Parts: sequence; structure tokens; C-alpha cells
Amino acid sequence: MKRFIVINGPNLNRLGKREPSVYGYETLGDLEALLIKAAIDLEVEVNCMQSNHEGEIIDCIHRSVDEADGIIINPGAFTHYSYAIRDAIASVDLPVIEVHISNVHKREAFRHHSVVSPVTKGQIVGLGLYGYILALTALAKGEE
Ligand code: CA2
Repeated sequence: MKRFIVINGPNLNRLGKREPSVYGYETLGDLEALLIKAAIDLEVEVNCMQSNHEGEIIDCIHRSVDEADGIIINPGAFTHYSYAIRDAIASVDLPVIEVHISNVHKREAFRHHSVVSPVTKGQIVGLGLYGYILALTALAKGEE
């Protein structure tokens, strides 16, 4: 069975607790439950982690080489400036899909650029939590 890791970055543990107009009312726990249900339907395994710490996210990306067939990552604000996370993604030979809950292009200018996108398979933005399900579906059905 294919195994996928879902990594959520800084502040995403606050989902559903503030800024519902941007991020919705569902919590990180709700997201993880949705992913587990989708994984059962897709006949894959999914493991979710969230961290507010850059190094922990990097360690998780590295570990995924031995533990997973692909990564779904929402790096939070690290998206816009973490060359360390970008290099970690580039260092693993796994398909990586970047997801953003909000449409970053409709928001502040600093959110328009992702330093990680060039080393990912693809990016999904602005579709809320459904973006993670689409990413999981793409990885589950993909050839890699
Ligand atoms: O839209 C996304 O998924 C983001 O990755 C979310 C990040 C933001 O820095 C990116 O530009 C876009 C921030 C996550 C913060 O999440 C919160 C959730 C609830 C309340 C406050 C923040």
C-alpha cells in the first residue's frame, strides 16, 4: 500500500480557532480526519504531522525517504522565505505537492511568491481543505 506524509507548518495548529474568513471553521483535527477517510477510499496510508519549527519539518522531509511514497506540504509562512525547506524538498527523490488553504495570490504581496514551488511536483491554492484531498488523490493515482 502506498504511504503518504502530510506536513502542516507553523500556525496551522490554529486552524478553526481564528480568521475563519480566510481559513474556514474546520480545525487541524478535522483536516486530519478528512485525510484519513480519503486515504481509506483511495486505499493508501496517510500520516499527518504539524510543526511550528523549521528544523522539525526538515527532519520529517528527510525521514519521508524511508517512510513514504510522497509528501503533501503546507509550509505556512515558511513557503515565502525558507530556502532550508526548499533545499530539503530538493534533497529527496519523492513527489511533493504544495498546498495552501487560502488563495495566496489574492492576499498580501509577500504571500504571492513561493520559494518551494520550483522543487515541487505541483501547487494547489485557494481550495480550502479540499486542496489536501486533491493532492492526496493525485499522489495516490499518480505513477510516481
Ligand atoms: O493559505 C495557506 O494555507 C497558508 O500557507 C497559511 C499560512 C500563511 O502564512 C501562508 O501565506 C498561506 C498561515 C497559517 C496560519 O494559520 C492560521 C489559522 C488560523 C488562524 C490564524 C492563522
